[in-house]
Amino acid sequence: MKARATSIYGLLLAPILGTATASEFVREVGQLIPDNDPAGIVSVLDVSGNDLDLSKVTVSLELTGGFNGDLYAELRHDSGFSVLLNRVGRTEGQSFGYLDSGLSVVFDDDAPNGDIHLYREVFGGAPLTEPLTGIWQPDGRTAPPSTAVASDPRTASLANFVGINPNGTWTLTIADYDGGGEATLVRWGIRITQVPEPQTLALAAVGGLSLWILLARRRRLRRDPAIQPRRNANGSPYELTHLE
Ligand SMILES: [Ca+2]
Repeated sequence: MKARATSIYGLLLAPILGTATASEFVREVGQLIPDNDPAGIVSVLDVSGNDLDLSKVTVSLELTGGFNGDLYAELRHDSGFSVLLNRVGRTEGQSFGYLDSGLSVVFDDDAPNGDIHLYREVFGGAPLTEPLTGIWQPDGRTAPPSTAVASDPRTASLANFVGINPNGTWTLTIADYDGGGEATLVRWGIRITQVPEPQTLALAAVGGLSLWILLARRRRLRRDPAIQPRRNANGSPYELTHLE
């Protein structure tokens, strides 16, 4: 009985405290991204077993070879859409973008490093000698990859997936938009966090408190032999009274 009660309290407290649950999914790919071909390649990831709407998602991406500034990468699921890379390094005065080769990064809207589009600025502006690593905000620019520059608006963040059901197919499309250099998509993945919504929390808290009071009252009645039901003198239904 005690174990059962503990389990009930646990179920009640989880939604009340807003306990977050996270799950990760990774796709190994190992496929060349055709040079200077806007069709690119498509990789999918099937997600299942999530009971709540998505509250946050981060994306991991590993590429080798080629030129980072040639690449465009976008992620889609249900109504959500985010641009991860859009010709990083391209500005009004630098149409080729960064010629660095390879990256192994995590995309997170809250990354302190900031916008991946201008990642060299974090390292003093010089070309990298190793693949880019670290946690970065997605590029987010929806401008065509053939013209995208740093000053374009960033509207396609990972926040666009918040509130949708994470189950189903997630689709990564990645393409090379300039001649020379050919990159390989090694692997990618997503990390989904789910937290009950405040409205759900409030309802669960009210319902949970009521159930807890009811259970505690019933337990007390069963254990206390001095408590017995007795009919009221005024004819109303039974009330519970201590017998002296
Ligand atoms: Ca290329």
